[in-house]
Amino acid sequence: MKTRTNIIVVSRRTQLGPVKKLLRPAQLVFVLGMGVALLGCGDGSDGTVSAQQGTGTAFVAPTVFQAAGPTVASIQNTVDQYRTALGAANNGNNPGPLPKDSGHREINWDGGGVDTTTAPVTPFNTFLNTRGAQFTTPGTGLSQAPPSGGPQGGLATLFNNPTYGTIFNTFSPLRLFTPVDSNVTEALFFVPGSNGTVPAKVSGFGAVFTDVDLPDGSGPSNTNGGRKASTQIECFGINGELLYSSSAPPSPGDGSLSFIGIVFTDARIARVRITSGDAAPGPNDDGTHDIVMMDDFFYGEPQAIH
Ligand SMILES: [Ca+2]
Ligand SMILES: [Ca+2]
Repeated sequence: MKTRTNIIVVSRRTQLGPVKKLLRPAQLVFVLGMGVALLGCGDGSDGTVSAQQGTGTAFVAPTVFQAAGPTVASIQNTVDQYRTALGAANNGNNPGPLPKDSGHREINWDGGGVDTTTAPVTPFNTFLNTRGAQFTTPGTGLSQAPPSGGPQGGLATLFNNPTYGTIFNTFSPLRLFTPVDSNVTEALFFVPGSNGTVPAKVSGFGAVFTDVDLPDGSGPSNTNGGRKASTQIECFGINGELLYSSSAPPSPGDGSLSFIGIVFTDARIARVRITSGDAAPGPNDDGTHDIVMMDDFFYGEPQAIH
């Protein structure tokens, strides 16, 4: 099997203010589009530029961290650098409000090492009060599960597909996180300790994925085996505007790990939409479907929206 270890840290702190003054909007889109293409920060960014122009404010580029490869070690350094960029301390279950620079929050879905499969539920409020994040899906619900095993059988039983017990790996053992009957997960943020009563915004959001196969570089089309990305993160501001969108880097072979994280210098992300894979889990992961599971989430310390 051809293996690959990519550690890509893309810094995009470009100051675009002076450029904008000199260019008409159409030209500004072109310049930004070039920058995105050269830096390989994924698709959807043209939409980002348009959305931000619509607000009348200057485009603000986040710093983007990406890595993918066959093992935990393939992405570990990049994940650690991203933690530092968010604020190195893990604030755990500490009640807020805490300052933006006090650290960050993480969710590993592991419950301290249990192997149970949780029934799908939406909204998923397990970490709403303790860590200030609420997750929803248009599907049946969201579940935490090991790839296989445990009293409920893990993903292999949840999706009635034994192959799921072998094609996914964890970044943090033992469990992964997934929507059921959908490939979309949305996140909202609240001040920890407010039990969901104080909406909040965060400076950045990142996630680990397992078995991202697309784009596979085999061709230019969106057909099977084509280059269309399967997994992406979209970040929205407090008025619903799209701030940034980027796809998770793939890695060939089963059970690979991928990471993408973005961080702004200020807290401005109020909602995140994650698309994990190009189909809802259930079918085999093959040339027709790129099935993807999620592991660790990372985000900035939630700051109240005033
Ligand atoms: Ca985990
Ligand atoms: Ca896959």
